[in-house]
Amino acid sequence: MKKIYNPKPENWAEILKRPTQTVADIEATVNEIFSEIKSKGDLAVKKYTQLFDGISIENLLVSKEEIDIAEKQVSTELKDAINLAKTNIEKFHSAQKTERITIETTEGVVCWQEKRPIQKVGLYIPGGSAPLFSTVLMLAVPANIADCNEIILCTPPDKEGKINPAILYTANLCGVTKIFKIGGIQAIGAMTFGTETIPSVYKIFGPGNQFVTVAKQIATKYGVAIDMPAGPSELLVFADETANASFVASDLLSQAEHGADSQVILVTTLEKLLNSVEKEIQKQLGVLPRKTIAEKAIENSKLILVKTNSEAINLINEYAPEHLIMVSKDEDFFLKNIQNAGSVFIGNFTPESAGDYASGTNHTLPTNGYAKQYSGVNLDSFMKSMTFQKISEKGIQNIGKAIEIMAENEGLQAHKNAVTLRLESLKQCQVER
Ligand code: HSO
Ligand code: ZN
Repeated sequence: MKKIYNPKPENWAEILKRPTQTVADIEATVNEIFSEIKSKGDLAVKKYTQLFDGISIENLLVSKEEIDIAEKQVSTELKDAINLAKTNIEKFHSAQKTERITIETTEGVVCWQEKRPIQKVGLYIPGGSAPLFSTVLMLAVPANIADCNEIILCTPPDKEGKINPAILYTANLCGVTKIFKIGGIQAIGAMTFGTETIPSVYKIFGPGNQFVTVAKQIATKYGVAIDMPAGPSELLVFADETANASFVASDLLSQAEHGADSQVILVTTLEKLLNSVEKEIQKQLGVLPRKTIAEKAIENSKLILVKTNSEAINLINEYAPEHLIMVSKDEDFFLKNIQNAGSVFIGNFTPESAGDYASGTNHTLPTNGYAKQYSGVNLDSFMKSMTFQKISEKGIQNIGKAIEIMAENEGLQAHKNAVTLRLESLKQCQVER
């Protein structure tokens, strides 16, 4: 843990720098696999599943029987927990529905905006040491509320060709239409181009390792949309004398255990908190099953002392954390001035874990400073806005002249004609009447 005392604003950028990731060589691999999937479909997908996941898979599509077996394997206790989380996520995301917006901009000119679901979406759930069935909830629940027709899910199989039962159970519960045993670059490629078994989709969601992240970015070159550019998990905690040091330490560790590359930062105005949080971290770290992972992330973590709340908020806005936990006696100041953060957790009793699992907000959030320009996943991520307009005779008479002049000045005569013809037809009618 690096303790930094009263850094000067000109040094913030350096202190807050995230480690850069090397993508150059990954890109070449992605391009190669993509072109093979494009030409050979399932055959290529199976080849790479054998190569990267070490398993030969006959049926990429998860069967009804496999889902039934998974359902029996998940304990009632876990099912109940998943259901509570699902209900809250449903409530929060359903409330994000918006009505049609209609406005008559000029008399006779009616414009409206309506949302429509993205018809085909693909959800990616990573394999690895933590089976993120909570991410299935975060993606499939809003996809369902948005009314997407086809919601497919790809997740890598383990060495026995199986998928974690909680992932299967949750996917089935949340209305995923098809689940495929496929991960990594090959999964993103398959959802981009489509194969004999795996349909192509219009937008791909979900976290993943560096390979998946680069593959998602390359998928956009083929016209597929993605939720956001992803990076390692991040948490910044701001705490003052009202904070509980052991709670703060537990929050920092909760993000640190995601991966050795997780970024955790404490910002405080209270010097003695640096030491008490550090002590608490050491105490709690010892007993964590994922100690080795968390330890690595903690090694790179930073404990920063600043002089004032306004210095703190400037630094936080500069860093733009994925998650911000804020425990301050001056809550309102922070709430008013926070500009860049994926999701904000307020007060001693609001751990980030709550948002990760069950409070109702989404945990798919912008990392790597992208909170400056990206939103986390929400209902709108699964929809697009469409605009409509209907102009009456009166309406075209009201705005026609302006359109003609603008078109003329852009040198676009055909545009002008489209209006002129109509205006003239109306004059004609008036004469005939
Ligand atoms: N904190 C992660 C999400 C997650 N946590 C899933 C636990 N399970 C997103 O940054
Ligand atoms: Zn988490």
